[in-house]
Amino acid sequence: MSYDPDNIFAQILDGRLPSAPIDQDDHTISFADINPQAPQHHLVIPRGAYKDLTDFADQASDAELANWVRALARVAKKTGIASDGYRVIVNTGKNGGQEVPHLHGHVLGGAPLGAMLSRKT
Ligand code: DGP
Repeated sequence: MSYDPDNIFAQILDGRLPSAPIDQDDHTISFADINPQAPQHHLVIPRGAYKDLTDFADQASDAELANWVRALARVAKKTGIASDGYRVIVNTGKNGGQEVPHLHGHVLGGAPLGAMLSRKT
């Protein structure tokens, strides 16, 4: 499946949809999740058109890769959740439960987050 240039995050990146960035640099932009699953829930996305983590790992430059990883940790620090700990989630593809087909890291914290997964058999 190729990249969908009309996905929600592509529209945020090119200004078709509004956003309130909490952090940005040459290669990333970060903003609060519209449907928070924790007291603090932020999304960190690359500016480049990457549909998921596999695509990003295969295609992105070293600078893009480094900036995205650094942005995940920076957002945790900026939002005050780094000191007590936080969780980064990257849902990828159908089985990973990815809804928006533009790579995004979820940064969650602000309270104990419980088990990583609830087992479904
Ligand atoms: P995922 O299931 O990993 O693809 O997560 C997609 C997340 O994106 C989900 O937690 C809700 C969030 N989201 C969807 N649409 C918007 C939007 O228009 N603005 C913001 N800030 N977040 C959105």
